[in-house]
Amino acid sequence: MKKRLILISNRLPFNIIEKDGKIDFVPSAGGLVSSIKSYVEKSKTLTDLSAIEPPLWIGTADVSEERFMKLHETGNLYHDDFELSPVFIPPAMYDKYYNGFCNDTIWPLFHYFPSYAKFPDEYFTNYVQANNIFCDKVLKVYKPGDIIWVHDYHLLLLPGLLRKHLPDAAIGFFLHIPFPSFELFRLIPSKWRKELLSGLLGADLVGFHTNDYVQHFLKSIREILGYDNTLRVISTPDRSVTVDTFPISIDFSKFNKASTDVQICSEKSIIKEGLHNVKVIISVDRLDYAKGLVNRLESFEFFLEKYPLHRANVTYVLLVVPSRDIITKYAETKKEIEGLVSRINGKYGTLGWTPIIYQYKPLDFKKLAGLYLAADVALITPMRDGMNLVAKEFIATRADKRGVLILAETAGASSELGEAILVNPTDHQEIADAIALSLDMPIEEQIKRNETMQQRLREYDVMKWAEDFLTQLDQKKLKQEKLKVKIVNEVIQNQILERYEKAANRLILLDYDGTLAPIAALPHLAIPDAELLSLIKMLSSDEKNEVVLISGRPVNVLENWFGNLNVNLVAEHGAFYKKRDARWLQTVQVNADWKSEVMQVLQLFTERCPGSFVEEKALSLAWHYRNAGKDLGFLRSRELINSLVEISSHLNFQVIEGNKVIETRARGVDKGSAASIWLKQKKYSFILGIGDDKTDEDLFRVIPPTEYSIRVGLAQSVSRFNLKHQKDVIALLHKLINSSVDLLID
Ligand code: GDG
Repeated sequence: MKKRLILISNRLPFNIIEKDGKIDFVPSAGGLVSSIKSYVEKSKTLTDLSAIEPPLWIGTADVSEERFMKLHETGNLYHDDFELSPVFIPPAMYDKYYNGFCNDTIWPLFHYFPSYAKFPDEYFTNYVQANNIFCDKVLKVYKPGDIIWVHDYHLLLLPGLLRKHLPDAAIGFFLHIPFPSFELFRLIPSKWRKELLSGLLGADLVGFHTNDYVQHFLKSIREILGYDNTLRVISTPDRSVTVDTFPISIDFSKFNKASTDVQICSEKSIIKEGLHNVKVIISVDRLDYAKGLVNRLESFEFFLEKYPLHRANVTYVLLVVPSRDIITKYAETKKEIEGLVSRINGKYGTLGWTPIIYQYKPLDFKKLAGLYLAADVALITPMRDGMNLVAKEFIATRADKRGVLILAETAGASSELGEAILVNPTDHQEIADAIALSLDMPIEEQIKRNETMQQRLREYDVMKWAEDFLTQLDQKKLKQEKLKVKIVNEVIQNQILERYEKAANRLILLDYDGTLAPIAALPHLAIPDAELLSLIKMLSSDEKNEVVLISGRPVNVLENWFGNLNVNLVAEHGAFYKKRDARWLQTVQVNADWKSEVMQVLQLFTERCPGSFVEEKALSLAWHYRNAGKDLGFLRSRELINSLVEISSHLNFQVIEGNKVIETRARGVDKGSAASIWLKQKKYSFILGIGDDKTDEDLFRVIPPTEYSIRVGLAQSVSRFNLKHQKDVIALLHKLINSSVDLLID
């Protein structure tokens, strides 16, 4: 089957322009566009990707639906690199969705400008509707086997919406802007933030530029949705989602070759000569308060003040690309920039020298590359930036390895470009000193720094970035495929029954709550009923069977319920055990001196969370919150985990999260070690272990891979198989008993 890539971003990567009755596609500027376009251009030359159909790009077009349909009749909606599929969002909705929720709510918040963020209901309502329009479009064109790659903060809900209709599709999501710390993300109204995060978890793979963004996202998922992760794999009740870093890059060779282009070199000379060969500082940014332009200009002013000898010997070329200027904060920023430029030029300029040359318009590629080549210093100081491609492009363009990059430590690119002069974008003094240092930096040092950065950018270019993301998505799907066949279907069940029937001796290890009995509101309500007791009795009365009930329950409860059955018992997650007809023993010698301190913490949380309660056992303590208010219980459970993890570093206990319960137990105790008591005593020809939560994972680990470990529910597990529901366990056990009865009758 041919695989086709479907890219989805808010806008199509082209402006559609009508000329002489024909459609012309003009590539639009912007990080995402330049990266994907280069990737697609290059991928056409690679044999392993040639099997891929031309990618399809879905996004809004910059013409109305009516106009587009007219143009479409005369033009072909196929571009050299992609097939294009436009989405039409009614203008009023687009305004609330794009200028509203995207750029007046998410953008400021995710760039650490919370006071700029607005939260009117209509923004979010329109954001949901616009995401639904995108979803309908994708569903119309989707073919099985297609790979869906959703881009950026405009479409946070889309993966979740698509997942409802396409349960098996490969869906990737990449965020181009920072993911903020939990303290900022939580400022989004509760209902929206849950929807946004659940939307993202509709993807199989979620990518960010840096490790910090990944950590922030994982914390928000843990705190808001309650899903934990193991090595960046989040387990939700029915699927798993991988989260990873993919620092976006540039088409290195395109920029690195620029200095061999005659026209680009002549652009460079025009700039140099026009500025009378003084030293040149440049910056290139979209108009945006997050790009730190105001602070940067103030720092440049401070530099001119502090270093008067540099005056008249240096000019700052400030290129600002028009963007979102109908949004108030953007228009205000533009005004502020223009005010500062004229103030600085008025204050320091002379008849023969203008300190700042300001342009508010885009340049074509050759002019842009010429500017990079003309620069002695690139001054890139965003307050926050997901990555910042301009910094990377500047370094790549300088084949002569000259020029100095001053970069804000708050740009994602700073994690990869450590040889730049890194500055705090709010610190005027530091930036002014960095400018002076750069202007005086010896050539050898410039070359040394740039060589190292170029090497890194050459090795991980935009092509590698996209390939890396798509390969990981592919691998994730393969893993999920494997996980899928883990459900105990009829074939596997027959295999289990056959092995069971043939076995001379069998070990059957069973968890209790959530496995043999459904989870009840209060622990004492989960009493085994007559049917279950008779099932266990029959199972254990077969002399070939060694049945062990391995539970987190205390000794007295298990003794009370099962003491009169011919069955082995393990209590408190493995702390105590009792062999058939023997007495209770402690598995390992551990002490409980941590309990009193932990108990104090648990009692405090019980007081702060009505409905929650503490269950005390000999070597463990459990804080149950299933009867507490849903939101408060959850919130307190997160706080409790944090408090316990902190004190567990100096006390001898571990913290385990179960189903609406936080358990603490002595270190060195687990169900796996307890199961080993039986596993070591004999060679069994059939082993079955069933459990439903995290504490059972230790049990699954000690069961040999050729035997049967089964986790109840669909969470990712080290078990060999999964059963969907607790009642399926009872059905399976009945089948085992009946098969041996059948055998006896035969
Ligand atoms: C978002 C994130 C992240 C700019 N002006 C002109 C021009 N450009 C090109 C640059 C560069 C791109 O646009 C700008 O990319 P940035 O990364 O600097 O910033 P954003 O547009 O804000 O992009 C950002 C990026 O997504 C990728 O994930 O790095 O953090 O905010 O490629 O060269 N190109 C031309 N003329 C211009 O006047 N030809």
